[in-house]
Amino acid sequence: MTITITAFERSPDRGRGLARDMRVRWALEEAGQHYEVRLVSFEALKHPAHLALQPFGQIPTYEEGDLTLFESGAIVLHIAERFGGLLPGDANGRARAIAWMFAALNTVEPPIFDHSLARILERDEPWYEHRLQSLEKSIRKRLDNLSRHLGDADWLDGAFSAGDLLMVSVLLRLKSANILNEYPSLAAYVARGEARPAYQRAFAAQLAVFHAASGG
Ligand code: GTB
Repeated sequence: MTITITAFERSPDRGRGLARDMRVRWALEEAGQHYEVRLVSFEALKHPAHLALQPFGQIPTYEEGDLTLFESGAIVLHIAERFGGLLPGDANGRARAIAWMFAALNTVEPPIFDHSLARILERDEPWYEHRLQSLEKSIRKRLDNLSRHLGDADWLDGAFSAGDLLMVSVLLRLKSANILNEYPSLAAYVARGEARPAYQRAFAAQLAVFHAASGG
């Protein structure tokens, strides 16, 4: 069965792997699944054909036979359940891994995403510095707790899971802001995620899109 996902035709991150198709690509690589990618322009995101797949006019989407999904977290969960390998076999471990998926997207990602958006879109606002400091305070609060939980473990709860895949994906966005360096154990955790062969393959695939779009 062919799996098709959508990604930006021209990602504003210039191939840094920060758009949310990256976590879906990574999950598919971890699961050993071949996938096709349909590249979508910003304009086409708002066309009825794409809105039928993603009601908010965003990437990524996921098509597999008669199943169409949106929301990167839901897609990663589906991949984990459908193909195995990204969730523990025991029911309690599985529930905890799913809790970490929610924690990544619901507790850790919001201030990190708002921070990166502010750095791009709000630089000229008179309240920019104040907003940045307030978001950084929220981020550090989350990272303090996360690094305490992680301790010197490799992954959040036993073996690498979809919870780690999403958490690393979320934390990666902090690299350019230099906040991650304040937390050596989290920086090492992210580096462990990035070192996984499945991550490397996914990263190379999205980078190839950037190179193709810029003609080189
Ligand atoms: N909750 C949804 C999910 O997880 O799937 C959110 C999806 C989403 O935000 N998609 C963004 C999108 O399609 C791309 S990933 N935006 C277009 C629009 O809303 O019109 C967010 C993103 C965009 C750009 C960068 N970047 O340049 O670094 C990083 C991440």
